[in-house]
Amino acid sequence: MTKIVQISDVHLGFAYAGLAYPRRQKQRQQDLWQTFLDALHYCQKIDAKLLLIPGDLFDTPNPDAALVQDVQDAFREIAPIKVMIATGNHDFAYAGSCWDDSQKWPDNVFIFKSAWTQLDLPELQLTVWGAGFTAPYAKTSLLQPVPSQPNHWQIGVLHGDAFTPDHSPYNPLTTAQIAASGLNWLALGHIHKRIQAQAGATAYAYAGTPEGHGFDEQGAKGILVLDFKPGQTQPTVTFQPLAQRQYLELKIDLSGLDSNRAAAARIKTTLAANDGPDYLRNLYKIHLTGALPPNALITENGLAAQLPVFDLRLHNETHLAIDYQQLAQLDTLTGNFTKKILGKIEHATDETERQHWQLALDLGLRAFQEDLTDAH
Ligand SMILES: [Mn+2]
Repeated sequence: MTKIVQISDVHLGFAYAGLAYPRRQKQRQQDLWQTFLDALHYCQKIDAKLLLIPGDLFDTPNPDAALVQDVQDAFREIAPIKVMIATGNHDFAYAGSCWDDSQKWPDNVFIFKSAWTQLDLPELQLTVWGAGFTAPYAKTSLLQPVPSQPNHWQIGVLHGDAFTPDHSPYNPLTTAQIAASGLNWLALGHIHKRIQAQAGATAYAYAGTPEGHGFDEQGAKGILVLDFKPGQTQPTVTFQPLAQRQYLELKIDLSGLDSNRAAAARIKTTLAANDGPDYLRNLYKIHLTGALPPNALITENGLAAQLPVFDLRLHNETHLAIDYQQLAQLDTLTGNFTKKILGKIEHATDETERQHWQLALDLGLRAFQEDLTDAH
């Protein structure tokens, strides 16, 4: 039984700009480094023989020299586990890059940084094949067919696009090419989502990024553990979650609630039910929906103050529980205003415009109401 770990698209050095709470930026950078170290420790814990890294280990082709040194030291510390890296479109190899032989990479690290080549590991009854990006783009496929050998696993490590190969400039890989590769397993990087598939006799997978970088990378993230058993041509694959925090997006209906306290309580209950007692550590994008009583006093700032989650974006999509059609019948300032805006809503050309006018209607009606009730 040979255990192999696959991790990709870590993007070490990623800045995590663009958080709703910018003061959390440093913590997210620490999270990313911690997840990388956790993956290395996990390899030791399960006695993995190889760590496959199919690209975008670094976020840029010229990472900070101190970061490169720390990564080299971290790999050295997990020897004799062999680390097999293929360079990606973000961290492509070039003369003088961090991947150069002169850059003190430890002996247990092997880097695929140009054309398709191989490293034989007869003691493990396997060969690892790979190629690397040497520029931000690789417009033709870097994958080459390999000879099949009985009782010997052929494993590929590659950064590339196996899902939109028709026009992709990122090492396009068609299903037919993968099927004809002769590989037992192809470890892929580039797509940050976990995907596993089969082409002919070749099984392949993207582990996805182990730690999300934004709201386009939601949910549980981690690494793949591949278990190659004697006599079997393909590994058993297990997903191991590792991310420190998750990006999550959801809708919460606040219908009938009229205060920040009540709304915050409903949100907390929902998040705890969905994501467990540890939900405060996550990053949330919450769409607030439903019909609020006309006298509701719910504000985004007030609500955020009562929801101490790690990062929070609130999208207010609520509306007031008012019979607009009835109101529009009245020949009053409020009635005429309502009638006019309802017309705009009816003729809106898209959902964004519709929401825009709905918000204008609710804000307007609230302003009229406050005018009436405020005694000056
Ligand atoms: Mn990537």
